[in-house]
Amino acid sequence: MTARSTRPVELDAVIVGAGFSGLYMLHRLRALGMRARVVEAGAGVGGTWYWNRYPGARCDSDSVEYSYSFSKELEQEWRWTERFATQPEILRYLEHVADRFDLRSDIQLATPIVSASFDDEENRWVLESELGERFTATFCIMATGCLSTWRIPEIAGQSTFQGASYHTGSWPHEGVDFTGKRVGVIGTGSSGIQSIPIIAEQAKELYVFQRTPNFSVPARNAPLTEEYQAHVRSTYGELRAKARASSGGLGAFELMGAGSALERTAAERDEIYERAWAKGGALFLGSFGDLVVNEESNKTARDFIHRKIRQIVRDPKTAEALLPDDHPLGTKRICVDTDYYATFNRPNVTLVDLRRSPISEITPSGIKTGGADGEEYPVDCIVYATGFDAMTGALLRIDIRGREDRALRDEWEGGPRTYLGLMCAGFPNLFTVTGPGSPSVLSNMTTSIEQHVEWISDCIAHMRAGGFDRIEPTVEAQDDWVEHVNDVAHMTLYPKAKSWYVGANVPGKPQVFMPYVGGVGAYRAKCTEIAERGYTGFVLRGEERRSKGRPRRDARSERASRSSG
Ligand code: NA7
Repeated sequence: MTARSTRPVELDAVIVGAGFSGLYMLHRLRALGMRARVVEAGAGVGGTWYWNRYPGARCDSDSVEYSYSFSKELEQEWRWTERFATQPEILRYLEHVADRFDLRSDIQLATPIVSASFDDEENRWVLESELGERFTATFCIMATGCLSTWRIPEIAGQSTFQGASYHTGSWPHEGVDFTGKRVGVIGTGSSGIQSIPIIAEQAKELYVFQRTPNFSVPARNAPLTEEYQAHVRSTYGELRAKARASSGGLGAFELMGAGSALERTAAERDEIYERAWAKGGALFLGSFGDLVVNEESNKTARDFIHRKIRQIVRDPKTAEALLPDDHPLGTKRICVDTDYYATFNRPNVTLVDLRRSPISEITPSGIKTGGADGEEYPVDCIVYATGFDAMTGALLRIDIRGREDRALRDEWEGGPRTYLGLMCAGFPNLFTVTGPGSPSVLSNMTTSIEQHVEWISDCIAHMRAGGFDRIEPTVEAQDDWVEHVNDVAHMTLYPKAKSWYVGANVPGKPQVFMPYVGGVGAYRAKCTEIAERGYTGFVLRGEERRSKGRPRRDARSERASRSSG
């Protein structure tokens, strides 16, 4: 099949995206005997880990947990080398998975999908790629990722810049050597905080343009010892079972201090924070049980981190500018770093506090700030570490049309509406893996991805066994779920931050808290219960059509009709 061919590729299921979600989805649907294909925009598999190649890119969940659990053999064979795996190592893992499970023959790379519309009469999704190639399938699964639509903010004069510009989420494959260069990094989220210490080691001058300070805790990354790895391998089953039942999808997670931070004396609290800080990683947020629900407790953790920043950063003015103070700890994704704050002690690194003087324009040779402290910073390269149109961006950039030609862009004008983050009313047989309304980005993604992929494939298997050809949530079930997601979010401090969780980083995006904060274990139980009760809240169709004489086209009969035609 060549691009621009007018004859559509006929499938049972089409999966958009070849990251962690898409690869496993393909594996599961093949096991059902379905003809499935993954279409992927990139020139390789890996999704997030294919694109985010910036210096220092790593996962901030422990590598032994940020991995698939579906294959015991894979789990036993693979060796992670560090506590937090680097991007190249995770990409190698995903490439290995694609080879080991022989997935590549059903993955079509370099195929960005631009539209997906539901043909009601035929009960099929029709997807079209940028090159005009078409795919039709009974089921369409969007495995498009939560952080895959990178964005560069519009800044006056941007196009006049004579140097090189990069975005962390779309980094050149050949890498970038900043040796001897004057570099400006805009953005101090996780990508900025991971890359800044490494760029600082290479660059002649580094200017860090910070609009909002973020909380960051030390990673304490280290090589994994053989002894630790052997222990994990021998207890993997237990670790995964705990992860599935946990709140954040991590089996090793333990609260350092049970109960409220306010129940302890200041000395006891600090002792626990010190231990969490020494242990490293985002689980600092688990120092106490109430940090994301009780503002006063949260302030004790904030004050501890403020003290740490003041201790590490020698210049008091720079230290003050780095103190996060506009949101409770954890309500924007907590960053995990290696030497981030200490980097500001280097003579070649300058923090530019954009709250004092915002960027006014980009000139041919630098970045200019306005206001009383405004000046022009001469740079050879600009690194935009400015984030993503998170959670909905990758879905909405595809023109998705359901029944009666309704556009998902219109349906979600006021914010995403889903049932369980898995499906949307009006869009039959369209599934989203880790969609808005599911735990997704608030959890260890691999745990949540596996749960969704397994739920979707079990649902499709149930439909095929029962002769159903269509599933769609009811508007009532969706409305109730959206309300529940919202209610639970408002029981926490999360909505208090202007974060990408609420879409605050994208001008004009509706401000709605998108992920489900109710926890991975509780969410899984809910999804399982719904399936066991015969998919409550969903309407399944099929029997009726068959009894009216329209034959059911299952995978086998579709394959037979294709090969004969
Ligand atoms: P983030 O966390 O969204 O961070 C983006 C950063 O870019 C953040 O500091 C923003 O400041 C800054 N930004 C965005 N637009 C501008 C403009 N116009 N001027 C100055 N600064 C700007 O993205 P990341 O890629 O770092 O991380 C995303 C997730 O990936 C992360 O949470 C991990 O889960 C992995 P702001 O805070 O909006 O003031």
